[in-house]
Amino acid sequence: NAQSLSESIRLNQLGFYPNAPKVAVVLGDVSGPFQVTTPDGKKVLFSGMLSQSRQNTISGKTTRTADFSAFHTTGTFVLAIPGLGQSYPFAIRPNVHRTLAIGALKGFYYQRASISLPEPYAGQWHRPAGHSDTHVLIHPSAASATRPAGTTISSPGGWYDAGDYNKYIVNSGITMGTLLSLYEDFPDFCRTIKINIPESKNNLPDLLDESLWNLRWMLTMQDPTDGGVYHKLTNARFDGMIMPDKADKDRYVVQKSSTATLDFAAVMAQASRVLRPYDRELPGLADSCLTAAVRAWQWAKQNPNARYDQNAMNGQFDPDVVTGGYEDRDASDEWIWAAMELYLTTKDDTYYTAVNLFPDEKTPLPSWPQVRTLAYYSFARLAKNLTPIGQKDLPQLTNRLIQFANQLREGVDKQAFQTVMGKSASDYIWGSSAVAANQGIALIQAYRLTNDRTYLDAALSNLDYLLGRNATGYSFVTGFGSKTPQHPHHRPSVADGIEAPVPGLLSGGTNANAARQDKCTGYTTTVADEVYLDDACSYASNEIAINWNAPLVYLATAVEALQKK
Ligand code: 9MR
Repeated sequence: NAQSLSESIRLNQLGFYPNAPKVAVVLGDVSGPFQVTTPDGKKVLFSGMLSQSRQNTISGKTTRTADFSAFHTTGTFVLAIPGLGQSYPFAIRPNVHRTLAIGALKGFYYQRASISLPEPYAGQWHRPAGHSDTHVLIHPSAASATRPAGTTISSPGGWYDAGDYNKYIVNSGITMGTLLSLYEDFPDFCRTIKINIPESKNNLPDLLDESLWNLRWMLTMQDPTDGGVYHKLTNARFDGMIMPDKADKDRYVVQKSSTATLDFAAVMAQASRVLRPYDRELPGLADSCLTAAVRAWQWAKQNPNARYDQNAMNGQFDPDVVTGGYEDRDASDEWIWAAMELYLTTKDDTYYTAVNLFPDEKTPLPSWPQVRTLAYYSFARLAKNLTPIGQKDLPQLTNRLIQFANQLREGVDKQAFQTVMGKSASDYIWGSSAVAANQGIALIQAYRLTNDRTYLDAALSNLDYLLGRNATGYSFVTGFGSKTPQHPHHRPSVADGIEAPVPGLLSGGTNANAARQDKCTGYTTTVADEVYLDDACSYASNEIAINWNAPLVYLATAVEALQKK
């Protein structure tokens, strides 16, 4: 019969595919049998033995696994361990992550700036428009002859970056690249994902419609006189924990930077080829994107050392700007990404030869300051469209992607949580949930190249991580799972007076250094894989951000598209 809930049983709180691995992890010194039962505990449908114990290499704690992959029945179940208790309920069914794929993409809609979110689309989270951004001041750091300090430009739309209300080009770059790549990798499947937004009835897939909300904003961030792109559109200091329509602080665009301009060039080049088939619905847009990309590239060539350095800026200009920096000293990866997207869209070899595609032996995991591997993904995806010069490098490039996935996959079976995520304590950084999701994407790329299912299963292990099979016991996506973040650092979720946070948003998650970084009180552990606090003060472990949601959308959608039928 139904036992009490045991939080020591960690599993994907949404559930499992009938024909994919099914693993739960049990903490503590418990051994012997486990059972899969109906939620009321009355019917035992499958039983097995817990594995031998493993030691968590980070915490030293003991875990065992309950592997019920051999159980294929669809339905809703719990995992029960006699004497210990039972897990949260979970489903076994095809399409078990489909609602997540939809919900995580819908999360972007909730991040829209400059527009109201009416109830038919936003449900109980409907809200008035905020941050019109039609009169954005040119910050003195961005002043030019044609746009002197204190004059204004119009730069509406786009997504709020995160729990704050500013809009940052660098972070928009990787976010857009990830979403557009999802569409390029799985166009047919993406067309089936409907998220109920105002544009849902038009001819474009909702994924592209939602992405256009940010793309059109990005276009306004380019100075038409020289092609350079402002690093960000921001308040001088962060808004308080208020709703968007209550925010009335001045907004600025700040200094143009090489990284922002190159990320912009990459996104616009990719968008141009993605939108080209929709020329009838979006007259001229694909052309405009390509023109914008080329002009940005040219500006970057003329301004190769335009580093955004907020500390150096402050004191020099009025007002000081203290919002998110997205500072990055090394633009070599942004050069590669921009060059390759331009090459792939135009087939013009001069972009190809402008950079060294392989400056070292690495295949770095994508993150906002490190976008080189996004170029590799695009290159592999468009392998059939390369010019001879690109063809020549293709074998080395695919080999690198596969080697990288091999490293990620290696040794997962020895891990306490049987996930790719967390093999090294250094995975637990600010925004570690995106580390997990991006590792998943890297594994999906290898699966696409090889058709070797073990890569797909490894990618799935990280989705399991994000949805509860981890050392915190949380599913890190608001509204998806039984134990989910209730107090994300997210201004609308804090200020809207609604109990449930805005759904479909990925918390940054476990961060070994969070306590030092956000000085929030309440952390109860210093063990690297456990440091997470579901409190709005914990912006270093519990904020949400578009560059974290995008790889979640990718991973959930790709796993759905590729599941064994
Ligand atoms: O995601 C960013 C993380 O890699 C940095 O360590 C951190 C501190 O600089 O900033 C994070 O980005 C934040 C940005 O600066 C402002 N908006 C919220 C972002 C997520 O916390």
